Amino acid sequence: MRPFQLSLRFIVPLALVLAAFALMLLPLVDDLAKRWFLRDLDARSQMMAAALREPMVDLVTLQDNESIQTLFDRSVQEAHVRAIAFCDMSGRLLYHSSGFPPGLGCQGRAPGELQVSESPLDQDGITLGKLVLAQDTRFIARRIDEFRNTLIAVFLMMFIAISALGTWMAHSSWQGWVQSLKSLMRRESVAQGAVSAPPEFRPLVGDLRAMLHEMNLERRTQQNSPQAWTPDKLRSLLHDELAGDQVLVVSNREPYIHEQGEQGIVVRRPASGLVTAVEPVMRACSGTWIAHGSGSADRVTVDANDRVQVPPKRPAYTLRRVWLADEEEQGYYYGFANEGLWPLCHMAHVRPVFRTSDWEHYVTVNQRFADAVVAEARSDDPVVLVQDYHFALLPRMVRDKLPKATIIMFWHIPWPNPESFGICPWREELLEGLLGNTLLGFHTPFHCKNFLETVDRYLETRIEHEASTISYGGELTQVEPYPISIAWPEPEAPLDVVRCRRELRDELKLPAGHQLALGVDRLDYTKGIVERFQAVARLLDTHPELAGRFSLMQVAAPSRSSLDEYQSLEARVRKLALEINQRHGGRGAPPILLRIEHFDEDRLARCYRAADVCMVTSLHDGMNLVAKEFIAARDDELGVLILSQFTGAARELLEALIINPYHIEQGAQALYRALTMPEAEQRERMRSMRSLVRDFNVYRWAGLMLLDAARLRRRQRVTEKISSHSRQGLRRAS
Ligand code: GDG
Repeated sequence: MRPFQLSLRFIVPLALVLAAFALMLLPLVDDLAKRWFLRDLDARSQMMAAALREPMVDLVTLQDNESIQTLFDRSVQEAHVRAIAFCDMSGRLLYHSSGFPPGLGCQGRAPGELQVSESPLDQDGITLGKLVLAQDTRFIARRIDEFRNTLIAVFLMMFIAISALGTWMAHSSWQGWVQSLKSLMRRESVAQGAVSAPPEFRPLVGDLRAMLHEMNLERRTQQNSPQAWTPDKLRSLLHDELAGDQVLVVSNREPYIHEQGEQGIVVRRPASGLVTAVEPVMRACSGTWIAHGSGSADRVTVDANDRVQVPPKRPAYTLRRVWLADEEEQGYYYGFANEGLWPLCHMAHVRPVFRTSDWEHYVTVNQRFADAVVAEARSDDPVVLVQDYHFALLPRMVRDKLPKATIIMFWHIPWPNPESFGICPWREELLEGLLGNTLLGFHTPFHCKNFLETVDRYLETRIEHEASTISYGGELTQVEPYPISIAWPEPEAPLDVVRCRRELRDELKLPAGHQLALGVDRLDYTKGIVERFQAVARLLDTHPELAGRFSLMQVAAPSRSSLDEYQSLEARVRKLALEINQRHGGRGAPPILLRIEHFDEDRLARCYRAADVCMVTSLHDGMNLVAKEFIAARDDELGVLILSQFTGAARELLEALIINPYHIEQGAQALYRALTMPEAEQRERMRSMRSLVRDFNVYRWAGLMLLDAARLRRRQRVTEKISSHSRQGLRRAS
C-alpha cells in the first residue's frame, strides 16, 4: 500500500504537468499544421498551373472548347483539384471544369471551404487570361483532428509509461528500504549494517545499532535480574522507559464496587484473579482504569465524567466507569464471554454456547469500551493495557482510532488448540481483533504456541516463530508469555500463624489439633471442586482413622450465578458435600466445610495461614493465583500445596504436590501425603516456592510487559523516523 501511496504523490503531479503542457501545445500545433497544409496546397496549385500552361496556350488560341473541357476534367480527376477555370483579361469566365462551384467566379472570391489560386497565361509576352484553380481545404481540418488525437495518444502513453516506471521504481525502492530496515532491526545484521544499508540509511545505522544493543542488553538484564521487583521499581520503569506516558487499563470487572447497603454505601472488592493482579500495578502507575460500573451505588459515586478516584481510603488512580444496559450485560458478559469464550478456552467438558444476539452485544460493548479509551486518551499514543477475553475485538477498534497507541493485551485464561478454537463461528473476527495489539501476552509458552498455530490456521498472516511475531495487514503483533503473579505482602503487620490457626478452629468449632485443608475459588466448573470433594471422600474411605480429625474448608465465592451451568454446579457441590458429610461425618467434625459466600481479604488471609494444606485442583486454569497467595501468606514456611498439573502455576511451583485432578485416587494419596508430611520437608518445599513467588511477583509481570512495550514503542518510533526519511528520499528522487 505504502509504495502506491508514494507513487500517487508522483503520478498526480505528473498527470497535471502533462495535461497543462498538452493544453498549451495543442492550439499552437493546430495553427502550425494548418499553415503547413495551406502552403502545401498552394505549391501544388502552382505546379499544376505550370503543367497546364503550355497545352492551354495552344487550345485557347485555337478556341478548342472540347479539348479544354477534356483537359480540365482529366486534370481535376487526376490532381484531386476541386475545379479549374480560365478567365480572359476582362474577367469573363471562358472555360471551366465540370461541377464548377456556382459561387466561384473570376474575382478571386471563394466559398470558405475552398482555397483559390490564380496563375496568368502568357503567349509571347501577351497575357491571354488567367488560370483559376480551386482546392478543397476541408481535409485540412480532418487531418489536424487526426494529428491532435495522435498527439494526445502519445501524451497518454508517455504518462502511462512514466507512471508505471515510477510506481515500479517506488515499489522496488520501498521493498529494498523495508528489507534493509528489517535487517537493521535484527541484531545480527546491524553488525554489518553500515555495509549493507542503502545510502539513505547510513546516517542512522550507528544510532540504530547503539539503540538496539542497549535495548537487548537491558531486556536480558531485567529478565534475569535477581533483584526484587517492587512498586517503586515499576514506578521508575514507567518514568524512565515510558517517559510518564499515560497508562489506560480496560477490564470488564472493576476493582472497587460501590453497593447500597442498609447502613449506607459500602465498597466491595470483587473475587477476581485479574483484579488481584492488575490493582497493585495501577496503584504504582496512577493511570486510568476503565471498567463496567456494576455496583448498585456506582452511579451515585462518580463525577460528571463517570470517574471516581480509588482506592477510596488512599486515592492513587482514576476509575472510569462504563454503563451497560441489562440486556447488553446479559449478551456480552454472561452470553458470549462466559457461555461462549470461557468454556471454549477451558478444557473442562462444558460445551460452549454461541448465539448471534450475544455476539452482537459483544461487538457493541467492545466498541463502547474502545470509545471510552479514545475519549480518555490525552495523546495519540497512550499505553493501553487490555485485560482478558471480554475484549477480544477492542484492540483493533482502538488501533483504528489511535494508530500510534501501544496496545498491550493480557489473556488471563488458557488459549486452546486450533481445532477447539475453530468451532467458534466468529473465530476470524476475534483473531483479527486480537491482532490489533502491539503485544499479546499469555501465561505460558504453550498458550502462545496454541495462539500462533490458531492464527496460522485461520488467517492469512506471516508468522515469525523464532521472533514470536505475527504480521497482519502491515502491522506486527508480538506474542509472549508473561506468567502472572501476586503482590508480595507488605512485611508490616504480619498475622501470627498460631493465632490464626486457633481463631479459625474456634470459629469452626473444631478441636485445636484438627487438621485443615483449604480450597478458595470462585464457584466455577473449571476449578475442580467436585473432584476435590471426591478426593476427600476417597481419602476417608482409605484412611477412616482421619474421619473426625480432618476437614476440607471450601470457600466458594458465588460467580456468574445467573447461568444455568453455574446453578447446577452449585447444586451439585452442595449435594456432594452433604453426601460426604453424611457418610463420613458420624464422629466429630464434618469432613467438608462448605462456605458458598464471599470472604473479605483479611478473612481469606487468616484462612491461608490457618490451613495445613491448600488444595488447587483446577481441571484447566490459566495460572491460578490462589496457589501463589497461599505460599505468600506462609511466612512460617509451613503448609503443603496440592496443585493440579493443568494450571499455569504448576509450571513454576515444582515443589508443590502436583496431581492430575481427574485421577481421584491420586488426589486422595496426595492429600494423605500432605497431611503426614514432616515439617522439615514442608519447610524445604515452602522456602523454595516462597523465594520464587517473591521474585516473580506481579510487579515483574507488569514490568516485563511494559519493558517490552517500551522497546516496541521505541522501535515503532524509529521505524516512523526511517519511513519519513525514506519518503523524503523518494520525494527528492522523483
Ligand atoms: C483468571 C484465570 C488467572 C476467590 N474467592 C474470594 C476471593 N478470591 C480471589 C482469590 C484470587 C482470585 O479471586 C481468583 O484467582 P484465580 O487465579 O484462581 O482465578 P480466576 O478468577 O478464574 O482468574 C486464572 C487469573 O485470571 C489471573 O490472570 O490466574 O487462571 O482463570 O485472588 O483470592 N477474594 C475474596 N473473597 C473471596 O471469597 N476477597
